[in-house]
Amino acid sequence: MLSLFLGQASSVALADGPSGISMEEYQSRRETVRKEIGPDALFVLKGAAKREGVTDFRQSSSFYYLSGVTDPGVILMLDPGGPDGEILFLPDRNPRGERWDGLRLYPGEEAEKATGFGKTRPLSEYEGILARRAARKKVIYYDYRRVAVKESLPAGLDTILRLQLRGSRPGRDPIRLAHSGSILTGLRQVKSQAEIDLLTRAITITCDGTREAMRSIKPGMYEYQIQAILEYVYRREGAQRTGFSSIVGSGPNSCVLHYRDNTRQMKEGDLVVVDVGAEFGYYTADVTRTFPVSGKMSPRQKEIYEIVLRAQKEAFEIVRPGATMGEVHQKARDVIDAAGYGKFFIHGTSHWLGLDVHDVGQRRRKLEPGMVLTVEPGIYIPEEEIGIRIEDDLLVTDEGYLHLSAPLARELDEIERIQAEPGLEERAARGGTTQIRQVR
Ligand SMILES: [Mn+2]
Repeated sequence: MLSLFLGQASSVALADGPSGISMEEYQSRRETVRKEIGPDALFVLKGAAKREGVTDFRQSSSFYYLSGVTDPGVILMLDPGGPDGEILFLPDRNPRGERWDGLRLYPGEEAEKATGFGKTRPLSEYEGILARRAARKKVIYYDYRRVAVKESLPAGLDTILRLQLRGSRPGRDPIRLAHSGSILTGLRQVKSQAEIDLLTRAITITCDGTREAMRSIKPGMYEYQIQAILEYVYRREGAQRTGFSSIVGSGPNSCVLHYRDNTRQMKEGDLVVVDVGAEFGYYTADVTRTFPVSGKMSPRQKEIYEIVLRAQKEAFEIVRPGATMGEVHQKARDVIDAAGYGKFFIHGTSHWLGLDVHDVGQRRRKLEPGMVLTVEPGIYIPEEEIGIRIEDDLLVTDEGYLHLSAPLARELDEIERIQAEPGLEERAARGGTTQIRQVR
């Protein structure tokens, strides 16, 4: 079995979880792209390249979205008017390479069966096929933003540019280049049920991790020790990796929005901002809680916390089909402004969530059922070492929203109760249960 195809492998390895995305769903996504671009266009997307010395390869999110294929260095072509509709370009079989990297997909029937692509061809044929097919098209969709940040042109782009610049088609309009993201952004913005299942799983695992951190934290611990507990929980519960670098910011670091060093020793009286997300089946959570290292907040910390929580709750109520992210932000801003802390709220309230933590999507597009966004107001007062952010993940539904990260407490009295429970290491030392999932 070609186990590198995660869409299939995950349904085997993770029998108790969602079965991942079906082959049919990947096929229907490609069909949607073909319909949207029409027969005059060609769509080309290159997967992420293998990086030397980096063992944890992750496919690019858009390539994964259209294929489920997790092999490095592969290319897909969608050709709506063409004889086959789609081609997946794969490297030739390399028995020596297999000794290092294990089995990969190779051109042929086996890969077509495993991936659901109508046709596979060797990568060596890509340039020739691209040149022939592009010559008949008016538009080529390509990820040229990725090209701009790479030192060398990826395979095929020079062919496209040559066709354009040489005016190889006298009497006809030049081929127009369009960004592949102009099609994919809109599609990725609305999640299917299978995607929502994976996101829910990632979020549930993340909630379990932060709850364990709440129980385990103590003055004297280092931020990285809390990070270790969080990430232990993620892997133990089947998450493949974190969706982004875990942020554990205590004391003055609670006011640093993207703090990632996690090196400080925490002390009595500190707040800690834990902004984290497990990745499950390529989908990532993004949940933030702020809690006291000692288990009890000071009256002043409580006062600020309650303002942020109120802003978040009121912003939730804006989330429904037809509303915009801007309106959600405005509500949170209004509450914090009214409380007199407007100048300490220094970032936006929401972003899209999915295959990427800051997922693609148009900010101005009205909310629709199936979209997933974060709601994360914050107040940061560096001179008092009070940084408070509360972040939750919401799924837009027909009626309003579903609070996907609801399993993790936000109310201070509930957080206090969790913090009073014995932590992971304490339970292990006692020889008691290290059961992580909350018993409800
Ligand atoms: Mn976020």
